Parts: sequence; C-alpha cells; structure tokens
Amino acid sequence: MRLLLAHLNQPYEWEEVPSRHVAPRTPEFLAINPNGKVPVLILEDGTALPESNAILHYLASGTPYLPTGRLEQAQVVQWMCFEQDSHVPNLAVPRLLKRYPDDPRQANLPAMFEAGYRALEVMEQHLAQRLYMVGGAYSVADICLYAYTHLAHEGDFDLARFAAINSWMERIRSQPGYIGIDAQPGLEG
Ligand SMILES: N[C@@H](CCC(=O)N[C@@H](CS)C(=O)NCC(=O)O)C(=O)O
Repeated sequence: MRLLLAHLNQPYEWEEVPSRHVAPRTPEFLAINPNGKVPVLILEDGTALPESNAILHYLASGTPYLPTGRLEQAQVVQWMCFEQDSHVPNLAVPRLLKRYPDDPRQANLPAMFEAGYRALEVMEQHLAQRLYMVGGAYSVADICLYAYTHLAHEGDFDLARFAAINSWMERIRSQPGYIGIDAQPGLEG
C-alpha cells in the first residue's frame, strides 16, 4: 500500500495501530473495522476501507497501476485472491511466528513451508514466461505479491532457486518512485 502511494506520489497520513499479532479489538478500532484487522484506508470523507487488496484496487483505479481491459482486471483480482488464499497464509506467517515462539501455530510450520514453496513455484512458472504478473506491465497484482515475497527470507524461506521471482523483484525495485519497507511513512516522493 505504501509502495503504491509512493509510486503515485500521493500524500497520506500513516497511523500505527497498537497491536500484537492479535486484533486491536478496542471499541474505537472495531467501529472503524468490525473485523478488527489492519490495514484500513480512511478516505477524505471518512469512509473506512479495510482489506489490503481492496485498498490497492481503490488507489490504483484510474492509474497505470490497474489495467483497463476486462480480462486483465479479472486477472489482477485472480492474483489478489491467490495472494490471500495461498501466498500470505504460508509465506508471511512463518516470519511473524519467529517473534512468538509460544504461538500454537508453530505446529503448522512444516505445512506452511510446503504450501509456501508451492505458491512460490506457481509464481516462478508464471514469471518465467513474462515480466510482470498481468498483461506485460507493472500493476497492483505485482505490488500485492511483492509485499510478502520479498520478506519471505525473514521467515526462513530460501528464495535462491527462484530465478524468475528474483528477476521480477529486481524489476520492481527499479520502478520509478520505488520505496523499501523501511522508508519513512507519510509524504513520499
Ligand atoms: N485479509 C486482510 C488480512 C489483514 C490481517 O491479517 N492483518 C493483521 C496484521 S498484518 C491483523 O490485523 N491481525 C489482527 C487479527 O487477525 O486479529 C488483508 O489483506 O488486509
């Protein structure tokens, strides 16, 4: 989300919600997102938009980061569903669990690694034949999948054998306005 905002050179305010890896279930936060999860985008009229990929889709709409073709737009949604269903639950959670040794999900780590490497294989095969996830151009499909792919090594995934994914990540890092995860949030660009 911050990467897309940086590409768009769009000013925003960033507020950290105090949470552990459990929901910030205060009444105030649940009034904003009854599902108790971050991120949430608050629009200028006060509308709250939760779900990372809904936020990416909203921000990218009408910009070069969301393709205009009917099929290509559906393919962006296809990869966003893949990210939520097969990618993040396996590639992001092992990184998080390194901080929480007592979390009961530690028992699921072997299954997460197996499914996580399967998700990386799907991306590798797709990217071996094209430069970007959808339609030959950089889009929010790339941005949503880049987020936890480029951090997967912090959860002990070995990305060395995924040549096409590594080249794709390099292409993303060379996009105009690219910022790394450690960049200061706020008025980018
Ligand atoms: N599908 C949501 C998942 C968001 C999510 O799981 N957020 C985590 C932090 S990364 C959270 O708020 N967890 C609190 C909880 O699950 O209770 C999205 O992509 O935005």
